[in-house]
Amino acid sequence: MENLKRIAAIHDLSGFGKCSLTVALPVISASGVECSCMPTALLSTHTGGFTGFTFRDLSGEMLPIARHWKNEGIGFDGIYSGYLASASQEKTLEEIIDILAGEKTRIIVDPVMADNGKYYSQLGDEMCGAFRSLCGRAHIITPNITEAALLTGLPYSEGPHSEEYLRELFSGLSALCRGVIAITGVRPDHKNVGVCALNTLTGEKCLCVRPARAGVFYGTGDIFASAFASLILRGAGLGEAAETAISLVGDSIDRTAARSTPRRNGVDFEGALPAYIERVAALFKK
Ligand code: PXL
Repeated sequence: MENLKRIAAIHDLSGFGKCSLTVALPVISASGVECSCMPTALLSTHTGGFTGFTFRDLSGEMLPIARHWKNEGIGFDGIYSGYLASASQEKTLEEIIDILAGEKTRIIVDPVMADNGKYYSQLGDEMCGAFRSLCGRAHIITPNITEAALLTGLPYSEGPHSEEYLRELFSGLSALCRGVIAITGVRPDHKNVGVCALNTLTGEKCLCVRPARAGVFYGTGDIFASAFASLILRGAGLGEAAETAISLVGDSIDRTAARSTPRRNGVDFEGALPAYIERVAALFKK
C-alpha cells in the first residue's frame, strides 16, 4: 500500500465562511493525505463580504509549533502555505521551511492576496513583494489571474485570456518559480473558466475548464489548491490532478448556485466530497 503522505497546511483560520484552513483540512483529508494545521492568523470570518471581523496575528506561535514538530521527528511530504497575517510573516515562513523541509519535501505556495483585479481587504504591494520572494522557494504555485498579474507586473485582464497573455504570465511566473505553475480563474472564452497549468521543468501543459457562473465564489481557490497539491504529491499527472481538483470546485459551485447559498458563506463543498473521493480512488487504482 502507498505510504500516507503528510502536508503541513499553513493558512489563516477564519471561523466562518469556508476558506483557507477550514477547507484545506477536509479537502486534503478527502484527497487521502494527512493534514497538519498551522494557523497564520485567527479571524472571525474571511475578509470578503463582511465588516467588523476580528483578526489576530499568530506569527508568535508559528516558529514554536514548527520547532516542536521538528523535535518530535514529524516529517512532511508537502508544506502548503496560503493567506499570511502580514508581509513580514513571509520571513517566518521561510524559517519554518528551513526547519521542517527535508530533501524531498515539496513546497506549495498559494499567493493568496487578490481577486477580480483587486487586493483583498487591507493588503497591498508589500504583500506582493513578500509572495514574490516566497514563490522562489516553491515547487508548486497556484495564483489566480489577478495574483499572477500582480506577481509578474503585467496588466490584469478580466478575460477572455488569449494564449499570448497566458504565455506572458507563465513566462513572468517562471522567473519566480521553477516547477508547477497552476493559474486559476483562466477564461479562454466568454463561456468557460478554469485552470491552466504548466510544468516548467518538463514543458507539460494543460487547460481544464467548466462553464462559468457570474460573481465571486469565496474559498474556491483554496479548495482547488488543496486538492491539486495533494494529488500531485500522491503522484498524479498534471492534467489528471487539475481535472480532478476542478471537478470538486465545479460540483461545489453547482451545489451553491442550486441552493442560492449566500456567497459570503463560501461554497457547498460538503456534498461534493463523496464523488470527489471516488474520483481520487479511481485515479490511484490504475
Ligand atoms: O480564500 C482566500 C482568503 C483566505 N483567507 C482570508 C480571506 C480570503 C479571501 O477573501 O479573506 C482571511
